[in-house]
Amino acid sequence: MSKYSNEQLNELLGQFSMPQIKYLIKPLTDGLINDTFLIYDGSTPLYILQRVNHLVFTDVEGLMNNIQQAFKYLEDNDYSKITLVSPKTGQSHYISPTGDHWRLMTFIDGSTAYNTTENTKIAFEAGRIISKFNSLLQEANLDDYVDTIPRFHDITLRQEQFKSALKTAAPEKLEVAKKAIVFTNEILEKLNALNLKELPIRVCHNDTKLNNILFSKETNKALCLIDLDTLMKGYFLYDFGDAVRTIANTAAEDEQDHSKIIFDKDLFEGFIDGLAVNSSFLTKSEIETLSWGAVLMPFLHGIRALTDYLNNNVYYKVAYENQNLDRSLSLYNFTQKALNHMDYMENVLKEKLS
Ligand code: GN1
Ligand code: MG
Repeated sequence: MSKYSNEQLNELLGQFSMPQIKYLIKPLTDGLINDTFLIYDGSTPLYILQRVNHLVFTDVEGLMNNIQQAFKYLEDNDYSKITLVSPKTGQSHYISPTGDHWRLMTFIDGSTAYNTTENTKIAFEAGRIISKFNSLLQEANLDDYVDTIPRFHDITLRQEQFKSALKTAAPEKLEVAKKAIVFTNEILEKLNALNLKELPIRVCHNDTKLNNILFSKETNKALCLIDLDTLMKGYFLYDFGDAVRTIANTAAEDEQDHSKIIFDKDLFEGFIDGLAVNSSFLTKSEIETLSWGAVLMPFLHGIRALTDYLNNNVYYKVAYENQNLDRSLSLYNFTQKALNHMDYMENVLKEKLS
């Protein structure tokens, strides 16, 4: 059940420059941060309406500005265009009397998204569109982009947040999460030795999980990336790692049956073949460290989920009490699998990207 009624949402749509008819509105429940709705005219989805969570994204103005800047570069025959519909006020988004931030975007007809895939063609297409996205943004000026969440993928920050959660967590939770806590400390030690400072800083997506890619329903050709809220400066290995954790693994992010969590080499190689199509912007040192992204990203999401579990689920939306713990355990399982495949990944990357 959505916390907004159809009438409320239709009234909101009245604030935007769009045909004023009565729309059918359906909530999309996959996101963990924002509230998202699909807006239909009859059976055709036309728009996406979103309430941007301004407790997570404190500078919504800056965030919208990032997206508008990036849209100027994301123009290509091989990249589908999404446009923002402005509110009647002419601003980038609408701020309601209750202080909520709403934005409206066009929906790409005939598109779909996948949470996981077993299809190597989809893995290939995901790689192709991610490197297309990143290569188009090579022209962008870094100074034009604000950090929508400062230090979002900074392991030092996530470590600090984890340590302070350990100090305040309920003893039962510390007991239940014992194994995850031990693993966290073990991996932190490894990752703290990793020096990324020499790598080029680029404008990245920073949340390239598979379900943030739109595909043509009919042909499975990748169309574009969605959810540009965390589009900001970063290392390409962040985008690489988020994609690998959701493509080479066919299990859900919160999968409780760990026998389903795998590192699938065919899907991984399909993804890399796709990436190779537009990868000429990558430097030698980036290619050499990419495989660490596949360890870092599932681990970062795992430590964030575990921290939120210890903090009593104040950040992510959860469907049940221990979901954040299940997320971290599943993500940590894949982290270990990625670590076990380091040599393999390095060889494949060298062979296919150099
Ligand atoms: C959050 O809400 P959603 O699904 O777009 C999170 C991402 C995680 C994801 C976990 C701003 O994104 O970092 O990858 O959950 N976004 C933020 O699937 O925290
Ligand atoms: Mg997101």
